[in-house]
Amino acid sequence: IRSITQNGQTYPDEISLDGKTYKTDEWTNVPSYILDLTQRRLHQNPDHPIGILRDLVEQNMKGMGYTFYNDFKPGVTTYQNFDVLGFPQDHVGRSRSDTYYINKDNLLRTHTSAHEHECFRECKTPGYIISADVYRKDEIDRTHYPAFHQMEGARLWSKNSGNLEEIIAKDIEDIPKTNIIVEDPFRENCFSAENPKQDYMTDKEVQLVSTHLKKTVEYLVNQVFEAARKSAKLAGSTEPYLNEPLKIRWVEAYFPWTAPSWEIEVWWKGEWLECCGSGLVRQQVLLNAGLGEDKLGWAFGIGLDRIAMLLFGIPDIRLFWSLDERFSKQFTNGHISTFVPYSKYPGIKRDISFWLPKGVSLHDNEVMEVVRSHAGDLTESVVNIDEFIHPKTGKKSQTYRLNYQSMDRNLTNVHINELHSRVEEDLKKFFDVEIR
Ligand code: FA5
Ligand code: MG
Repeated sequence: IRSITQNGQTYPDEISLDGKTYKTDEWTNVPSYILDLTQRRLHQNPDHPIGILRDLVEQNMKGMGYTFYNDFKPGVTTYQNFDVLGFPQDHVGRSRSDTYYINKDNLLRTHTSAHEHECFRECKTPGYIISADVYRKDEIDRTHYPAFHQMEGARLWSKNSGNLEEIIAKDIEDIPKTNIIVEDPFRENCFSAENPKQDYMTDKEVQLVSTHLKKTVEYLVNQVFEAARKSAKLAGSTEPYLNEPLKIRWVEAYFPWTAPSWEIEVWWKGEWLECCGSGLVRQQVLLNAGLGEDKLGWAFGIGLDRIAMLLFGIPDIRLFWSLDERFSKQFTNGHISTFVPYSKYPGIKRDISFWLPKGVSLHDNEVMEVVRSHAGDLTESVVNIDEFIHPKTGKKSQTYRLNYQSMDRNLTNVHINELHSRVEEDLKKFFDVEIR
């Protein structure tokens, strides 16, 4: 089955972004409404929930040897985002259905790890913390949006700077203690055949550096959730979870540029929430950045939006991007307050069903992209509800349920019918589908 990734959209000959001009090519797939989001810089707004959360973490990490970088622009090279981190050529993350390309060699960063290379080169302190907006072609619903925010941390030591084991052990002592309940089957046996260590580090070094990493992330998560409890209690909430200690667990993970690797999940109102990937930085990444063979350390990347949703009681990730004052007026620097919903307008549902040409299948992300290009933030969700192959013709049928909804106004059937027919027209034009 051939999968269509070219959606036939037309793009300008040149794209300008943050003072640079790029020639577009056959890789270009970044729509103008996504380029507009790159100028919002929500993490730099001190009165926006994302900015408030960033600030809270920075306040808590101050004086611990980290440099804070908040100003990296979202346009990076394919080399920075993938190659230098050791992503294999056929990694799914590189595909045009997952990543927004400006052209073949430039893209919108898909993670803050895209800046590890330059930070390892430039940073003068033992560690750094980067905060930034990142972009992925993804499904859209209450917890997924094509733009979100990450905070990346890293910390290095040198094997040549005295008794390394003693130094790291002391650095671990300096991390403030927490009351977190930790589930970590990998604390002592922190590497295995499935999650291997790197040869250039001793077992003891792996043990110490990973303990430092995990305690740092636990401290950070603890500070954030403690602040959330405090504010909920101040607001008069008596929910029982406010008095229970925070529970987290570590699970094994894989990232091309770290080994061994883990993710931390936080237990919150009856669910494990994935919130941060991490690991010990691969030596090749450090060597690529011009660092010596004596260097070793860790990195983590934490998603800010879902945590901010919990902290501020924000029910829908798209609200972060709202320009409505009823949203923005509710938040001020230094305060974790609970979002007070304002009237939500009813949504309008439309189903769309089509036959694809024989042997062809269409990626869900491409359908979402077409819907979003016409309906923008009125797209509440696009869900693949059915697909099957006709036994006689061999053609595939796909059905999607489109939910249109506005955060701040009433939608009319006339308006939605018009948007919806443009979606149908584009699907016909770009993918040669036959609407059923
Ligand atoms: C990464 O992006 C790695 N760069 C993290 C990392 C850094 C690993 C340094 C090792 C060393 P991942 O794709 O899992 O990993 O995303 C990290 C976090 O971002 C997730 O745990 C989640 O909290 C958040 N995240 C990922 N996708 C989305 C999304 N579509 N919407 C909101 N948050 C997301
Ligand atoms: Mg993940």
